Amino acid sequence: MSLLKQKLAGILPDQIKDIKAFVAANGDKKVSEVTLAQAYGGIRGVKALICDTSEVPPDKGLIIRGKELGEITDKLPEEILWLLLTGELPNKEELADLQADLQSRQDVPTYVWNILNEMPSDSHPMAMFNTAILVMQRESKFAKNYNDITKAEYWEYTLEDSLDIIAKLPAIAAFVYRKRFDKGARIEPKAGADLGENYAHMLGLNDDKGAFANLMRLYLTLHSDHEGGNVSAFSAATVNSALSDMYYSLTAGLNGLAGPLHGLANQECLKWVLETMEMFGGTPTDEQIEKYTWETLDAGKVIPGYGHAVLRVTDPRFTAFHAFGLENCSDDPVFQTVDRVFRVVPEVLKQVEKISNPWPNVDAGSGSLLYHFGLKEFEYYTVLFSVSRAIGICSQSVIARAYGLPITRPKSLPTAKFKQLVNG
Ligand code: HAX
Repeated sequence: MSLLKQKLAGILPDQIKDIKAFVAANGDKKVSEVTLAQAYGGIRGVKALICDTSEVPPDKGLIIRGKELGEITDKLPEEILWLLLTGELPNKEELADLQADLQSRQDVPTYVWNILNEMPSDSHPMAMFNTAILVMQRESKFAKNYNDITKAEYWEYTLEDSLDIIAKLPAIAAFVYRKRFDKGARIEPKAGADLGENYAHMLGLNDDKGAFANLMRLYLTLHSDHEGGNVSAFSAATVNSALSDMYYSLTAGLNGLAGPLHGLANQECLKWVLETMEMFGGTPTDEQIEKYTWETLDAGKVIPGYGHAVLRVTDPRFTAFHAFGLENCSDDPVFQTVDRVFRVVPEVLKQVEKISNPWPNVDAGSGSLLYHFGLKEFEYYTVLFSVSRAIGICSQSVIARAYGLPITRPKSLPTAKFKQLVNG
């Protein structure tokens, strides 16, 4: 048994006992109320979901298992996976064991390459990526064993599927890039490389100094989890609650990530930045950015990379990317434009009364860094986000199955009933 599985098998029983006792003693206590505006407003702010992997206080941003982002930006994605699942960072031996386990699962079935090769050449990279995951559903150990296992064992098979998937995603994602953008033949994984390093290697971009591999490690760490209510995590959790396996659940979540108000914002964001540069013939001045920001808003469009449903401060994930940019590509004109946009856009958005949060989110800056290292096809960026978000979605699903959470089923009402409720 892997050390990760041993560790979980050791800690989960007490956690489950504690939760059962907590709910039994306090099950009738009220934790949230719902207004009509919330019912018609995306259920914003209603506290009715459990997520023990991470939380997002509006005034701080992402905290993973009690650790603020600043404390863990130097950690490998594999360490973050261990942290999300167990609540602790792995020691050296545990990390090596997890890495070896993932490496033993990284071979992708040949039919995946064949199916991707047959997809229309203008398919969106996210459609290709999600197709590849879904087509592997036949490999699910949870689905294969479902009729022979007890509810108490669900988490183990969900963990098995999760590790199988996470191990394969860098190779699949890299293939999608090389195939979709005519970059040449598939590159085999590098023996002994960590997840981020291997992903960078298989994308095939020039990386003499290893800085791009560092960016990939940071990228996979920063996007991994963002509590339970965001579209990708919530969609995946809902599907998983029906005991659909990880292949079905993860693709459900990642299909949500492919929306422009969620993960696709990173492709939209760089597009917007490049548009300003093209319009003004290079890095624009503050005045030019301000003008283009107002033009975008007046055209009824959003400024991608700015605003957030929960956050009310600059996203610490943006801050981490920004710091990486300052260190690695401060003289790059695209990064300089992002830097300048960061100074100008919040001041404009603050003047628009309806906008709750004028500050940058995770998507505002990451594209400029990828662009700097030659990953210029911004339609691909949400795939990178997906490889990372899979780590959080899978972790949340393993824990949900361990807790034995039931099928998700909130209550909906027709507008006429809401009118009756409000008017008596
Ligand atoms: N530009 C223009 N208008 C914006 C805006 C922005 N960046 N952010 C919010 N608004 C508008 C909303 O569209 C909304 O307008 P309407 O009432 O006319 O529909 C109004 O301000 C109130 O919205 P809000 O309460 O501030 O924010 P929401 O919780 O409704 O939405 C969003 C949060 C992230 C969807 C929103 O800020 C947005 O569309 N931002 C741009 C897209 C983006 O960057 N998305 C990525 C978010 C992070 C993420 O999930 N990454 O995956």
